Amino acid sequence: MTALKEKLAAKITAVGAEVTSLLAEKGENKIGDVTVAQAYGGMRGVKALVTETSALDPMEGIRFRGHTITDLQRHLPRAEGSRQPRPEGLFYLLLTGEMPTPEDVDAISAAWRETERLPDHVPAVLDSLPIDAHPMTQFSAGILAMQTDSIFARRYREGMRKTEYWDAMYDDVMVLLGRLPLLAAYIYRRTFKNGEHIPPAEKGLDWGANLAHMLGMDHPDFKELMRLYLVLHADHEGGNVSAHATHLVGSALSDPYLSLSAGMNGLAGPLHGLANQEVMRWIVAVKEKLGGGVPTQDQLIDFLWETLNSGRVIPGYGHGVLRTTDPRYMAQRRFAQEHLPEDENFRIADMLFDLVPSILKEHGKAKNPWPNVDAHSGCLLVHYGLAEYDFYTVLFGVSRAMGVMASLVWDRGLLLPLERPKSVTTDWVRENA
Ligand code: HAX
Repeated sequence: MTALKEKLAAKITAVGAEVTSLLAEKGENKIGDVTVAQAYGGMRGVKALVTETSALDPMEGIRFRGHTITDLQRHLPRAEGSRQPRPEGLFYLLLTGEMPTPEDVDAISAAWRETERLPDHVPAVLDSLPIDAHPMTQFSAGILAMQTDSIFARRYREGMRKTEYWDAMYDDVMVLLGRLPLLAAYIYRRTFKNGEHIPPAEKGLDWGANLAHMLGMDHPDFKELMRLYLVLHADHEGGNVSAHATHLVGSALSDPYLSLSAGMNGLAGPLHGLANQEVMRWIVAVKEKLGGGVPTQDQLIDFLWETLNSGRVIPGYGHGVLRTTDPRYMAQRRFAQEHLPEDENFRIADMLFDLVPSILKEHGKAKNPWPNVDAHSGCLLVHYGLAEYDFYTVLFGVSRAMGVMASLVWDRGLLLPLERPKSVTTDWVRENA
């Protein structure tokens, strides 16, 4: 058993015991009520899930195991010469609740890089898809194709005990996370670079930098961006579509491959992770319409109203929980101010930051007029040459996998049961609510 697994075993036992006593003591206490509006309204604000890895405050933003993004940037170990945290360290934190040492992070890096090989049939599955299949379709299909290797599925068939579920989950998760950058890079190079693939870098290069390398993006600042990007997108508590879908499917004892693929299908929706590509598409459309360059404020205002008046949303703005500017947006903005202050798309993103909130307020619908994480990432990626914006959500998916996979290990560790809420009909609401 690895040191990390041993630590996890002790923590799962301790938290499991606490949950048992909490249930005995408080099992019948209410933590919220559900209104008819919430039942029809996407369950917004209903407290009905327990997720250990992160928590989202509407006004403060995300905390990963209690730590803000700034904390992570200060305290998570970094790669040599880097000023950004290593994403592998965040995975350690999400999984254990403890800030890792550099050695802890090295151990995860080494374990992931050890598994870095796609089974032979996975490229074949991907290559059988049309070249214009959306990268997220390919990503989800690639994850599903790897399910043939699931240790959890095999051990379940062999009759493993419930108390061993988390152990098999963990083994799968460590393989899966090691392979995801390879899968993402394969999809990118297949779809946009004539299938000219780049093998992983020499061992020792961290997860984010190795992903950058396999994409064909060796600029040191892009490697920094990847580290930041993979940290920022990793987790956003349990109720968002990708996390909730992964958790829900996992509750049927579906293995991590089946569960993550389901989560990624949710991430691929334009109201969720696909918004990052939609933001860049929107900016490019504005520039094309106006003949290129940075538009004037008035031109942007006209285009924003045109979008709203045609019944579409302004991508990258609004949120189901947040009621302020997303700190993940601000972290990316700080990166842009430092590394690419004169970049044309950054200047447009910044103009939008000034303009959109007041327009959305005037429009009067969105409860949160402020930018979310997806409003910023595209302009950073384009700056370094990753201009194929249909690919952006795959990068989001590689990162999000760390959060939802850490949660899935905990779900099985705490023996959470099949998720099966009660639904009602409109007739029932009319007669009983
Ligand atoms: N532009 C225009 N209208 C918006 C809007 C936006 N950016 N954000 C919300 N609204 C509208 C909604 O469409 C809704 O209109 P209807 O009453 O006509 O249905 C109304 O305002 C109320 O919505 P809300 O309660 O403020 O927002 P929701 O919790 O229902 O939805 C969304 C949250 C993020 C889906 C929404 O703000 C949106 O569509 N934003 C644009 C897409 C986007 O950026 N998505 C990424 C979100 C972050 C994320 O998950 N990243 O992965």
